[in-house]
Amino acid sequence: MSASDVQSIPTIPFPDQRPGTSGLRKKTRVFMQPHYLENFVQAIFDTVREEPGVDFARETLVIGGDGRYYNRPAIQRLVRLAAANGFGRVLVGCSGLLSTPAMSAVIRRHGALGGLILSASHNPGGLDADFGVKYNIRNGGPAPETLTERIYLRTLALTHYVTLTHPDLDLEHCVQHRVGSTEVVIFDPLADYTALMEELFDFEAVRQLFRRGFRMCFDAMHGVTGPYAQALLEQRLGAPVGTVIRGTPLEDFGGTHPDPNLVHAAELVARLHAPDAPDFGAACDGDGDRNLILGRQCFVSPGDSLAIIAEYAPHCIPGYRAGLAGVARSMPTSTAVDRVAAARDLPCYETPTGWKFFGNLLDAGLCTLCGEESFGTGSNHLREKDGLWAVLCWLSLLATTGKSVAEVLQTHWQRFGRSYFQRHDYEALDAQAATDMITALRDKLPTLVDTDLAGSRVTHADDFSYTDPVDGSVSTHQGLRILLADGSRLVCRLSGTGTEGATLRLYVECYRRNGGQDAVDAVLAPLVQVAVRLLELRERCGREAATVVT
Ligand code: VG1
Ligand code: CO
Repeated sequence: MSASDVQSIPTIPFPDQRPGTSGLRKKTRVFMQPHYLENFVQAIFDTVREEPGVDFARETLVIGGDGRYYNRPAIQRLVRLAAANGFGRVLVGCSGLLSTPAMSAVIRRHGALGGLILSASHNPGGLDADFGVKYNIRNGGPAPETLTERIYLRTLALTHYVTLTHPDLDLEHCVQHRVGSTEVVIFDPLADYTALMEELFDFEAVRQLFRRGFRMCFDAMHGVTGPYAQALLEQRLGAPVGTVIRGTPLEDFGGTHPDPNLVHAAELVARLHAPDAPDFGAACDGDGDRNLILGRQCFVSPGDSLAIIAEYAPHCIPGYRAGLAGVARSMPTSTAVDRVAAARDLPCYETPTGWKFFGNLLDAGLCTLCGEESFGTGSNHLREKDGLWAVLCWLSLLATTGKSVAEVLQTHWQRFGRSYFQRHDYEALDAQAATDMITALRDKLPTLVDTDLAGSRVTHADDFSYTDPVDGSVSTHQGLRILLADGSRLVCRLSGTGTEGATLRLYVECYRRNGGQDAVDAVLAPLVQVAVRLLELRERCGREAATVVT
């Protein structure tokens, strides 16, 4: 490529390119404005290029997305941008597809510098819905906060980006191209990920489970996991064809919200409650990093799922036979896993919301498993949460124990007690009113300590702050929490992934020692009432009821 092929395009900064909990998420039309995508990604390149020892000409960049609207055109533009910025090699998932966990696997297995994931994850897709870009670093995980802050500062100072003239590439075939002096490889997005799963799990044990007539339904929600699930479950593990439903990635996810929870995966939930229900149900979100686990007539809360995987993994999954170094969960996630860790004498870490906080712990070998209440579970096999991995964990433990999902839950609750848990989301609140509401409660926290609340006593109330045990970085304002003497907890924070107004997340947890047979709503209602009152939710935001309860 001669230098003259590279064009330097003058631009002006967009003031709103600060990444949130997981990358930069905006309305699709915002991303489609001239220069918007290029500005953000040029800022990423400029920031990463400054790191010691980085020479783009010797580096590989991985690009892929969840298949949502604007995925392909965005990839074409980013390939030209990456080539003009001088990357030696760019790997692009065939058809523009790559799940978030597969991205993490590809970066790690190919020694790439990093990767760009085009996804707004569980947010809906389409011209009038959401789009997003996440940058993952060399360890395969999301860029840590220190890096995303530097990227944001760079977006504010940007005056130019570089690109070049080149026709759109054929993304539909696994071939190699040359764009400028960059080698662009269109690769099979399934290969590395499925190979990794085969290294971790005993596929033969799961095959025998299906051979014994075990029935499963997997809902890919028209996100990126469909092809992965078909390859793994139906082709490799012998589940009957048709086990995977909604398996074709669609630009608008079939008009639904690709969020695997009790509300948005209602069709799957109904199937698991039908008289002829399969033994096991599961779903993943748009970009494949979240998981929903269901049994016949039962739902496994994500906090319980993490605890149960921690309990069984060393016995049921070859990849964890050596035992666990420790476990980690985000602060709002239920404390169920803490009790498994205590019983096993394992360290248990509590991090802020967002997978980026697990990266250092995993890299340093301090923990093996991690999870979030938002249907995210994962391990040291990658640096992202991993939906299908969680499904394979459950299949493995069901195959080894011969128990049903309900029996596994019962046994767990009998041994450890049960953390009743719910998250109540109040979406599209007025942003200023929501911020003021959180500030007001924060100011009130010190006065709550030692007062009576929801039939117990407040032992601790603070605005959660986290000091990373590996690099010492401090993250403040990570959520308000009120801890009660009986083990109950109230947590609230504002979402960092929404694209419209503000979303309040209210998390309630109540611990009971007695076997876990009570009705979740009834157990948690008093805590929800207290939270709504403390927040003055009705008065300040005019809301009576949550938008989504999971
Ligand atoms: C939400 C979840 C958080 C998760 C994040 C990204 O963030 O609460 O646990 O890590 O989404 O998940 P927030 O700030 O909106 O609460 V994914 O699957 O959307 O990338
Ligand atoms: Co996701």
